Amino acid sequence: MNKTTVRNFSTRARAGIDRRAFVKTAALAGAGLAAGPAIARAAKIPAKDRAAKRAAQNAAAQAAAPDATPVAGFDATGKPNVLMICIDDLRTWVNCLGYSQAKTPNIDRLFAMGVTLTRAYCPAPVCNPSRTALLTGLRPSTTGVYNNGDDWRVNKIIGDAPTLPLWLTRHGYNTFGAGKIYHDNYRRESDWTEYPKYETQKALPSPESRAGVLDIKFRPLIAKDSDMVDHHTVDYCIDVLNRKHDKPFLIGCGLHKPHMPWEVPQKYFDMYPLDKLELPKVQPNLDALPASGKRMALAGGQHEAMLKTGRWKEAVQAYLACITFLDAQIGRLLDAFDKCAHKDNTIILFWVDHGWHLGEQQHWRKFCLWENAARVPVMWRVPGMTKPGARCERTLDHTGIFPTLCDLLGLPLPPQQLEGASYRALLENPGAAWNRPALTTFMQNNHSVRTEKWRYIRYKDGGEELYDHDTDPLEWNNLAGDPRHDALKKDLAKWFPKVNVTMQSAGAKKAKNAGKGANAAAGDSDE
Ligand SMILES: [Ca+2]
Repeated sequence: MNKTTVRNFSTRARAGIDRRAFVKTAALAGAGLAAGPAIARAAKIPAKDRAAKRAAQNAAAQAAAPDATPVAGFDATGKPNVLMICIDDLRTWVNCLGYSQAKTPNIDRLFAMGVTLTRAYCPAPVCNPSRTALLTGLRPSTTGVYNNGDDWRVNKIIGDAPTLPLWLTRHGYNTFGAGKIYHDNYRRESDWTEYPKYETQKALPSPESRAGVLDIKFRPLIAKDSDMVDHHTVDYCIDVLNRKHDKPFLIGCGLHKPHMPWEVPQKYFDMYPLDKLELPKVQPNLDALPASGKRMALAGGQHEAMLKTGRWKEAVQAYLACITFLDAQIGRLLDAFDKCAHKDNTIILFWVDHGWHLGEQQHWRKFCLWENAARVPVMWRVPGMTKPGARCERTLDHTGIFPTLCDLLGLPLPPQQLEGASYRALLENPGAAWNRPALTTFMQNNHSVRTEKWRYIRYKDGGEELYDHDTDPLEWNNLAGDPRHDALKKDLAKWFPKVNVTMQSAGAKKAKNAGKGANAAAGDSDE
């Protein structure tokens, strides 16, 4: 917990528009610019100063942006606003996706407002590559951002490609970010009009001295909700929702739980008594997996340790406690949203960077290509377009988010070649035809393709898995060795990336060389 960071919102919450003006002025000053005509001065920015260059590009693009045109379905006051809720490590353990053990009344309330994507998948089962792919529209196999050690900001392939928030900043939006949106180590505040600074959170006391099993960290806290980082993040977003806005806005609300450490106030643990808790079903043996799949499953050794220590139920309890803590914060945000002046002209998008395993496939954490790590809750609410309570069962991954949002907002596509396609048509008609599978990549050249019926995994060494989700939703029966499926596999393999660029960071190389330890290596910088 000592390492956890928090933004200091307390003083900022009072500053309102004055602060916004200050931040903007400071950004311009930092770029060597005074307030005023930005384009003429942009040429004076030293080319080597990337942040300054970006600030100049933002100013130039804003000055050149055409007048906002309302998108059909919105009121005539201007372009729609966007509230983007970004969640960390939440598998589909929410009521509205069929998991009754979790208490998620507010997430359920939110999802009932729009279209729930029942088959949404992450581009990578790791924080940094998943978020990088979502926010740049470029897959890990294209950029080489495979792991948490790969700093996307200095990635040569990404270069100056604008991120999703930066693209909105350049097209007339005021953009407000808070919490974890990019991977924590690689924030880039200059993409946003306003992004409160971090400061270290003091440690909170705990009644439980045993802080987990191996790297699975969990314990209840003696704390109030208001002591928690996510509470402060929501406070900030509520403050922004309650402001008057002279431009359309994007709010990025990045919440950290249920990411580890699974430490939230005791009351959330008390909601899940251990004697009533149900454990996930675990694949009894891994004989059907290829060697590479088996290594991925067992990397880290957490499941064996859970069984040895007898603390598996406590760990599941702690994860559920964190989900319900998160749910309470979503509830606060929604309450404010319902009362705010922007409700009828604001899109809501809820996404999660990837899922989690709590023992299935004898595996813990993310860092694998099976359903529980790859599938995540996603919801869109687009006023005038989506129907409350609608559900879309098509296979979608996060590379579709950037083009979909451009489509909804009437923005041009960014200069980089986005690898996903807009699925606006599915938001309008969730039952419409869709012929693209979801693609998830873990490290270099290990891929999973998911259609509505099949999951096909192929590892770098040629190991394969094929599962029929109509009959085998737990993915226990690997059909890849059955020659009757050869044509199917060939067809699905067409979706695997043709390019798998080399890993670029020292952290990624460590994981690659470790072979058996991709899990542990990826976790080194898992903040
Ligand atoms: Ca994550």
